[in-house]
Amino acid sequence: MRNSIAVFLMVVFLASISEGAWAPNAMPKTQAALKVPAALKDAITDPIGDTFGAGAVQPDITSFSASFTGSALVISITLSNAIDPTNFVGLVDLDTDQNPATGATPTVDLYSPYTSQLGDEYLLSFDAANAQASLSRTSDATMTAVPSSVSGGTITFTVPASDIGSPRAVNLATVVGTQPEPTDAAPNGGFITASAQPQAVPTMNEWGMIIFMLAAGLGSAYYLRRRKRT
Ligand SMILES: [Ca+2]
Ligand SMILES: [Ca+2]
Repeated sequence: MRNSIAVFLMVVFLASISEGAWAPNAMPKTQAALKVPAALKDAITDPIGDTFGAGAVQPDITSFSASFTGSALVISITLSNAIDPTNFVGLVDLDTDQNPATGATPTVDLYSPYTSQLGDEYLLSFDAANAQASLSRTSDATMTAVPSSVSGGTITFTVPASDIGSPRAVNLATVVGTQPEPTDAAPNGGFITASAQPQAVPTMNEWGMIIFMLAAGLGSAYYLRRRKRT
């Protein structure tokens, strides 16, 4: 029951975004189309000429990356040609608990010939004509606006880490295309992983060590004097 509600919400959500016109990819997900997951790599290059659309214009991904910078997850998608903001849309699947068994069906699996091995806790949907992308929490379809920017062939999204539950790491995949159809995905099977910087462990510098030793020495001298008196 919960699953059917989640699927229904997902369908309603997908119908509400600009890629709603996209038809699911009918190509069978053969073993040949699958590759070893690109896990634990936060940036990958994607082949030129591996598009799967039918139209005259087919945005072709050449690289896909995601990394934590300060308190934000910065996601970049680069195409082989300059982006036409009037006809470039797409989706980024975010698996923030790194568990394919939890979350919603990844859109890469729906709209590309590849299997991402993700379970979406969040879905980023964008239309390059807008300076903001939409981030949806798949459990309850809560929407958040996320800044995006286009420069040449690259579109970049800055997702506040707190908007995706401040995860330690996140697995991602993307599928992009034109308004009528999806044309390319990355990676070609599997996902990339962005890891948050580990919290810096405070270390004692030399002065700190000297002060600590002096304090410890004074403390023990005081203790010994008190013992002598009693
Ligand atoms: Ca490509
Ligand atoms: Ca998941």
